[in-house]
Amino acid sequence: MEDRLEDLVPPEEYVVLWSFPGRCSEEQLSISKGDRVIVHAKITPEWWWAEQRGVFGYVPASYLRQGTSEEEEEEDAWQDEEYYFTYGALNLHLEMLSDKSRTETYRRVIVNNSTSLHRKVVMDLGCGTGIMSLFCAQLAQPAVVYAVEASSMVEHTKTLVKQNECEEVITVLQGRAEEIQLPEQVDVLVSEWMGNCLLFEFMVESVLLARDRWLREGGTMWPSSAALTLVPCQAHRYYAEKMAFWEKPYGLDFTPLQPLALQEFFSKPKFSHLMEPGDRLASPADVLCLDMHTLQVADLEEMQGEFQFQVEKSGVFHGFTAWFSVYFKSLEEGGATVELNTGPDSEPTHWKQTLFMLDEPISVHAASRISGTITLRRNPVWRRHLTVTLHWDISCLAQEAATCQAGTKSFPMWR
Ligand code: GJV
Repeated sequence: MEDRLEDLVPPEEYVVLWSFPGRCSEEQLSISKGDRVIVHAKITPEWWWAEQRGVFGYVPASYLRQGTSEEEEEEDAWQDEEYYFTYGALNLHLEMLSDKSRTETYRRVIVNNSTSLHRKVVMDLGCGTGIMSLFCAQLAQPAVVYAVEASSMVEHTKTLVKQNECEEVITVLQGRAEEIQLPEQVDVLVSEWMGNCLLFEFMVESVLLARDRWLREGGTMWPSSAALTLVPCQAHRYYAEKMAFWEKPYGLDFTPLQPLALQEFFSKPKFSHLMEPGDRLASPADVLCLDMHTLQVADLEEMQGEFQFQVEKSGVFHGFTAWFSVYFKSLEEGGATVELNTGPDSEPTHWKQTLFMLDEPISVHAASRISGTITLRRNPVWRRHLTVTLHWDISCLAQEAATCQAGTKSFPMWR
């Protein structure tokens, strides 16, 4: 320590984000998630000298976060304040309402089930401007619709309900679905909770908690199930724009910037990707299927799916594209299921698709096989975020000697 005085910082309290056993050396401090430590010196960007109850040792800097009170931590983990703040403005609601494919699908579900909805009790979780509740009230005759909304948009929702003369049927409730009280159980729980790559935002957790509290035995969830679909793909345009660009801009060699580009553009997934039909290397396959009636909150911590793609044409394997579908079962036995598909063969939605770029493109031949797994791991601290890990094995049987190539890459979304 004596020779590292220049690294000393005024002692500051930090909170431990992940447990660190500190077993690799005696100089390391063993700390547990949620502990508080005092940082005395930032020896390197990665390793800091810290103290816990009089014991000193090194801890990885990335495991620490500047300390705050317990409640603030709770708030931060969900980033609820920021989350609901963004839904207090019109911008996101306009985006969702302008998405015809999304909004019309929900309307179709209500139209198709209008007879069965007669006298039913409905909860619309995260009603936003109240569009689904208004569809319900206008196109069917439910006994009541409880429209639940946590953001400040709820003030306007009440106005819209009155303006459209639906206040007899729709009861707007302000608050989080986890906390509100309803006077009764509901027959149908409708919500539009899907985020990028299906799970991002983890609003689905609120839906499951509300289901367990308020859906009556045998009640119906809309959507009733959800699937995540994956396909190995080319992404020539995106690769050229962000990576090949540095090869010869204005006749100069800028390739030393490519590692930076890799970090900046390809380490996180690209939301808002529109995959072109010619970019797929194989037939898409469902890798996850969620049953909204049986799914448990604990299941959300880690989900794993498997895939085995038969490459259908030779090309460049740049990455994987993912999207989701949700299904709305009919309230009537044998009635038609309605599907909302956000894939490249359907009408585009505001979710578009999600692109996961490999670090390096790989040439693949027709008849190769790309098999592997996808794991969606919920961030233990930032509860609306997750990490997607893709593992792939490419086996090329057509080559003289069968070749094999494997890789793994993890993509934080967003932290
Ligand atoms: N309780 C009440 N309202 C909520 C909740 C909750 N737990 N979670 C989200 N909302 N498809 N990814 C509201 C949020 O304020 C917004 O108006 C709407 O639900 C989000 C729906 C679209 N987001 C999504």
